[in-house]
Amino acid sequence: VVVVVVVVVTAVVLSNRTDTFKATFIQECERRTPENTSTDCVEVWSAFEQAYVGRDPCQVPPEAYDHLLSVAPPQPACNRMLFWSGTKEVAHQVSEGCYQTMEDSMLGSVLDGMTWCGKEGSNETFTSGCPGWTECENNPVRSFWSRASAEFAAVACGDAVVLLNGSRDTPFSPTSIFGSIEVKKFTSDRMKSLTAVLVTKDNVLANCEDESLKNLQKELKPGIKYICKEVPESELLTCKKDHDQTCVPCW
Ligand code: N1C
Repeated sequence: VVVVVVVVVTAVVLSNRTDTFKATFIQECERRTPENTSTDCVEVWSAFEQAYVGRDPCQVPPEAYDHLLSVAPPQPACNRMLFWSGTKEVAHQVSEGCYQTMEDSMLGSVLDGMTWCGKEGSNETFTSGCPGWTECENNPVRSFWSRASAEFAAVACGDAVVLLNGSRDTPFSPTSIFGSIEVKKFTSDRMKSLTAVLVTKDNVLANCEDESLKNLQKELKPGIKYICKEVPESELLTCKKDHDQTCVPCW
């Protein structure tokens, strides 16, 4: 009897794990998808799950999400694309209602803050006990952001912005997703300029002369104009508050 109870309880817990995550995913997908589009959220879910289910969670490369990105590609918003590295919170505070970050795309908003993985020999989705960001490179979460960010950057157009952290030694980190993937995907036929905004808190550790920013400039294709601005975080937030309706740039 005990064995049966344990088995049943385990089965219920396990299937709930997949069900809750799946239900949230589909619900969010539907909430974010305009009615008149052809996006089928059940199809998006199966394209998503197919990337990692039944696989060793350290052997999910970015390409595993190729199909997902073709089913649900990010839509570019020219002159309103905002990238960030080490500035996630302030980036979303200032972008709200005006700029488009990766998390404003359907997939980005559905998966932001989530953890997921599969297991060999199982058709479940697990939301705990998954490898951490640096535990192994090809983990489902990291590979998703790598692949989706590549796509998001590849469609960037017009004048784009990146918020970098000027309270760090190396605001442009070559190992970050922005430095290792997004910058390399910008194309000069689509993108006119990139404004790097160095956001500083109380401790200013880097300015526009910083060595790491020279590397950022070097990475940009010749046709893309580079602009750098230093702006204290408090100024960004006040400006945003004062111009909330008009979306005038705060840099
Ligand atoms: O490695 P990063 O920053 O340079 O990545 C940020 C960069 C942004 O421009 C986004 O377009 O890459 C994209 N991106 C996300 O949209 C995203 N949402 C949530 C990258 N990572 C994202 N996350 C989580 O933030 C991710 O799980 C990882 O842990 C961080 C990366 O943050 P970072 O080092 O500040």
